[in-house]
Parts: sequence; C-alpha cells; structure tokens
Amino acid sequence: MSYRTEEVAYVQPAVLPAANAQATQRSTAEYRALDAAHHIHPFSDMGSLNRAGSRVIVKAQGVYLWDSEGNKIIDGMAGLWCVNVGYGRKELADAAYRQMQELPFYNTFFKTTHPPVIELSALLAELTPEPFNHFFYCNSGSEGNDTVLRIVHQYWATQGKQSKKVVISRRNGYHGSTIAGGTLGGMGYMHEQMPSKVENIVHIDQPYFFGEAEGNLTPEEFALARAQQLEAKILEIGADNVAAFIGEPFQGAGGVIFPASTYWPEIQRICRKYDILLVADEVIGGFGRTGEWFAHQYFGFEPDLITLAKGLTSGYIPMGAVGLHDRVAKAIIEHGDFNHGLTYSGHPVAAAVALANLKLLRDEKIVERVKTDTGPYFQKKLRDTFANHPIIGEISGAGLVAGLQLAADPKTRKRFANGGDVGTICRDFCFNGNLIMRATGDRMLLSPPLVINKLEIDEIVSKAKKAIDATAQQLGIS
Ligand code: PXG
Repeated sequence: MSYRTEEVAYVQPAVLPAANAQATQRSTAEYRALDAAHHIHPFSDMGSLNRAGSRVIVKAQGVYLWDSEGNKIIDGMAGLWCVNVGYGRKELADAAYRQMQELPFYNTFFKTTHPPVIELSALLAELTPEPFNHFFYCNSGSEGNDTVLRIVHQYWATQGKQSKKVVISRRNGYHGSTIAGGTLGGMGYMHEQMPSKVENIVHIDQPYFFGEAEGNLTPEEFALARAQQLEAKILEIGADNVAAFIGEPFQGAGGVIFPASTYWPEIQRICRKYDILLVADEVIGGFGRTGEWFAHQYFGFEPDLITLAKGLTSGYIPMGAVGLHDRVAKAIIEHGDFNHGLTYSGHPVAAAVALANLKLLRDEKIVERVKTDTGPYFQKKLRDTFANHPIIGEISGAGLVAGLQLAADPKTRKRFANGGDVGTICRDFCFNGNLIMRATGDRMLLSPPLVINKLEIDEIVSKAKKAIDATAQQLGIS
C-alpha cells in the first residue's frame, strides 16, 4: 500500500459522522477527509497533501509505529528526534496521571513553586555538566531560544554593556519557528516568508564540508576556516556590539552536519577572546543522542547557555528549558526582576513527565548503552553497509544519529543537480518499505529512539539500503 499516491476526494465535513474526541475507529478515508477538511499541518503544502492524503498514525510501541491501515513501521527518527526512551513507557503515563490528580496546574510566577519543578531542576543540575545549576522552563525548543535571547540581553544589561546586542548564528542552522527562532535559524525558505524578523541577528556560514568545501582543504582546515568567519564577523560588527553566538553542536534539521574536531574549540576561543556568550542549542543533541548526555560534551566545549526540549520529556508532553551556566545565572539572580515568563513555565504535569523520563534515561543506563554499545554498532553497520555505495558520498554522525549524503559522484563530492528531488524519491521508497527516514535536501537522516536494540538497528539499516538501492536504480546508477 503506498501512501503518497492515493488521491482522496475532498469531502465536506457535514457528510461525515460527528467529530468525536474519543474516536479512534474511523476508516482511513474518513480520517484523511476530516484531516483535509480541518487541519493545517506544519511546514506543508496543504493543497497537495490534501489531494494525496496524510498517513494516519494510530499507535506506537518501542521503536515501532502502526498506521490506520495496520502497517507496522520502524521509526528511524524517534518521532521528530524526540522519543528518546521509545514509545509506550507506562512510567511516563503514570507520572502524568498521578500529577494531574495531585496538582494539574499551578503557576511559578508570584512567589510560588511546586514539587515537580523543584525535583526536575535538581535532577537537571545533576545530569548537566557541573557549571549548570539553574533552569528556566518553557514549552518548546523555539520558546527556549526566545528565552535565550531574553537572558542574553538581560545578562549584558547587568554588566552595563547594553551595546552588546547582536547575536550571530549560522546559515542552515535550525533554532525553531517562532519569529525569534526562525530569525536565529538560517533557513532561507523560512526567512522568505517572514517580513517581520527579530533585529540584531546575523549569520555566518555553516561547517558543511561535503557540500561547501572548495579546493583541497581537509575537513579540519575547512572547519577551522568556517569557525574563523565568526572572528571576522565580530571584527566587522565590533566586539562591543556582539552579545552571543548560537549554534547546534551538530546541525540536526540542516542535515546531521558534524563539524570536524577543529571547529568548536576555535569557536569557543573566539567567544572567550571577545567576551561573547556561547550558546549551545541542545534541542536535538541533548539527552543522549551522541552517546554523551549533551552534544557539547561530545565536541568538548563549554557553553554559557544550553537550550533543551525534545528528549527532556522524550516528546511525551511538550516542555523546553534553558540551562544557565553559573556565571550567567549569578548575574540574572543578583540583578532584580527578569521580565520573562509563560503561563506554563515549569508546568507541573510536564515537569513530572520530564522527571520520570530522565530517571529512565539515567537508571536504565540508556545513554551509556548508546555510547558503548548500540551507538558504535549503528555507526559501524552504516559505514560497512554503504562503503563504496554508488550514491552515498559521506556518512556523518555519532551515537544514534546519522546523516547519509546522497551524491552523483561520491569520490569527487559531486552532488546531484536536483538533490532535493533525489532525497524525496529516497524518502518515498523508505515510506513504502515501512521505514521512517527523513530527507533534508540530498541528505537522508536517521535518529532512532535511544532504546533501539541491535536487531532493530539491522532492520533500519537493511530497509535504508533497499530504499537507497532503489533510488540509485531509478536514477539509472548502479
Ligand atoms: N532547536 C533545534 C536545534 C531544533 O532542532 C528547535 C530548536 C525548535 O524546537 P520546537 O520544539 O519549537 O520545534 C528545534 C526543532 C525536522 C524538524 O524536520 C526539526 C525540529 C522541529 C520540527 C521538525 O527535522 N527541530
């Protein structure tokens, strides 16, 4: 059964059974028609999606999803890079149920707090690197990065350096889809639809070796040159005007781009030299993805702020947070009001679920297993399977995250002229083979739940191989 080919006629809602919040038993056609009639999806061309019909996911367990047609699908993306503990963990459902009965909501604004947010903050202080002992909560990664901007500006105000306003980020970085998140991100197609942007944000180039290195530079030389763009940009703007640099330790949505080992130490050196805050957006990299608890630990640098979301709750409930290095926290704490907050900052149910989730990650040694066992197995299996593959130019990644570069000529790093289309072809073969693998342009991405076992890794890699072989065949390459 293919998903993308079936055309579903537009059906007026009136001819369908009454909408029912509990309904789980409609036919696929009914679901699709109601979805088309009432639901605008994120980042989608709704006209063509409604004509083709959405895939309806109805349940999940472990690393598997089931759709409304009864197909069992292996989830190579952990939802949207977030279901770190896998699907169906009753401990998380129980934590939410208990908390909803005990205290479903109370705010943390007016001199109040509550046990779940207290416990969560204390546990985060244990799990994050030593200088991180304070956390501010929100509902998503985007709000986390909005919060980062607020903290950065407040920090410099406390230092009497209000002129430090500019935040530098990177082209093809992703930091969310609020106005601030979208401006911080470097996705041109998002900027084009955003006539209103946040002021004082500028971009430098990304450390994408395969796609952007020219001449005979080694990956290390190229990464160093890209990091040095930060210094050039600071000198252009004036260090007195630059507040912070923000980057994902590895770019997730941008294609699982892992910079060479020279990149982050140089970025850190430059930030320290010019007195600029360094922000690590850990929304994807955090909570074990690389085999370290946080991706900045994998790359060996020490940020001043970290943005957290996704794996914080394994996606079971929305929550984001910002972790503040002691030197930033001290300034914020000692200088009066910080005028920022959301109704649901530190929501008790979200905090209870986050707490239960982090205990699973810690007590079941899930992160350690990614580092020493399943991560290395996954990376080796991918590299062995695709060694000398005619359309695989590069495999990036560590732990349980990987990017597979599709290329017209892997040896000369020649990319397909229509790379995005090739990625879509490959993604559709994956769909038809019941594997979720994400395409970003001409890179295929994997980021499975961290509880995946070796048999399931074998299944993902063999399904990915079939899809990539089929793509090569369709292109007439073998
Ligand atoms: N920072 C990073 C590094 C992210 O990857 C956000 C911030 C924003 O988080 P929220 O919770 O506001 O979405 C993200 C989100 C994709 C995809 O298709 C990636 C994200 C979100 C949706 C889709 O790769 N990353």
